[in-house]
Amino acid sequence: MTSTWHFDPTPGAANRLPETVLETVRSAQRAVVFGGAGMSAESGIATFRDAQSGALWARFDAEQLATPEAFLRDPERVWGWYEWRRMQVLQARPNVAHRAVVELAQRLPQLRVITQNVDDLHERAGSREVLHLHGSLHQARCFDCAAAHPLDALPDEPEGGRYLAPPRCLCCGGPVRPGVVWFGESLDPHVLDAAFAAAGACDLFLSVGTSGLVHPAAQLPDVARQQGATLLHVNPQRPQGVSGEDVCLLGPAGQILPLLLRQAWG
Ligand code: BV8
Ligand code: ZN
Repeated sequence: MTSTWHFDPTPGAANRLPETVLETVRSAQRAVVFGGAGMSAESGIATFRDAQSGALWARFDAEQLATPEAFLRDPERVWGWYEWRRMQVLQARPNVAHRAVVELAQRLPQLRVITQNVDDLHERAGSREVLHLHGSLHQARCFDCAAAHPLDALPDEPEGGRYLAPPRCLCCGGPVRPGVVWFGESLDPHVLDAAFAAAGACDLFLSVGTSGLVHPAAQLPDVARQQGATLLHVNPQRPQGVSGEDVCLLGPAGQILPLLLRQAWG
């Protein structure tokens, strides 16, 4: 039977987490943090399914833009969207949740961080060896020959970004694309294998800020649960795929992760 705990935003609220949760976190030997766009929400980065407010792309569904077909059909719109997102990330800072993951790794040395995000905020907070299932905004490569392409520092963008012609590959002249995994594209098999191995060996699987909709990433919680791990889900809303003895900690990651650390280790 899954259980649910609600964060109380009332100033001064005790927000005492269940002792079973604190003991599970304290005693974890092989923990995994599995993050989604909600991990970066409190850095001001729009989550993947929130409307891209105020942007040229507000009227487009992100999933329609995050495909190779969209890039081939309209490279300027897609490249402009990614450069706008990259600029947002460059201007953002890691938030309390990213820093809490760094502190958790100091408490739980075997901790593995697996992210669906394409920003570098975990790394800028101090996390090491982050597994990026869906690639990175901060890498680019040729659409045709896959040669890596250097990304320049962005000029200040007008509010909402603009369409931009993608650069041309320095090796073959092909169009440069973002270094992310688009819908319909396979994930890097090495990264995916490492993520499944970590989920298959963990005793604590801490899912933070993901709707649990995107595959194959969405299978990782099931892999962890099936081999006996305890699953905690940190999210203001109950995500997809919660089952069994999972515990939902409903609230923002920037509030709940520091609570976990403070109450588990004083
Ligand atoms: C593939 C990079 C093989 C680009 C992304 C099986 C079943 C169903 C569908 C499929 C399936 N297998 C494959 C598919 C198709 C597809 C898929 O999963 N479709 C779904 C959506 C229906 N998958 C693929 O295509 C994958 N490839 O399977 O290859 C293959 C090969 C050839 C042909 C066919 C198959 C590739 C998937 C990768 C797509 N790329 N990103 C980019 O970023 O532009 S995914 C994208 O979604 C982002 O990376 C994002 O991280 C990710 C997941 O979303 P979330 O992170 O969960 O974000 P979301 O906005 O949804 O939710 C945010 C959550 O945060 C919410 O729950 C919210 O409540 C919470 N939140 C908000 N604020 C806070 C918070 N939480 C905590 N604190 C807060 N403050
Ligand atoms: Zn090329």
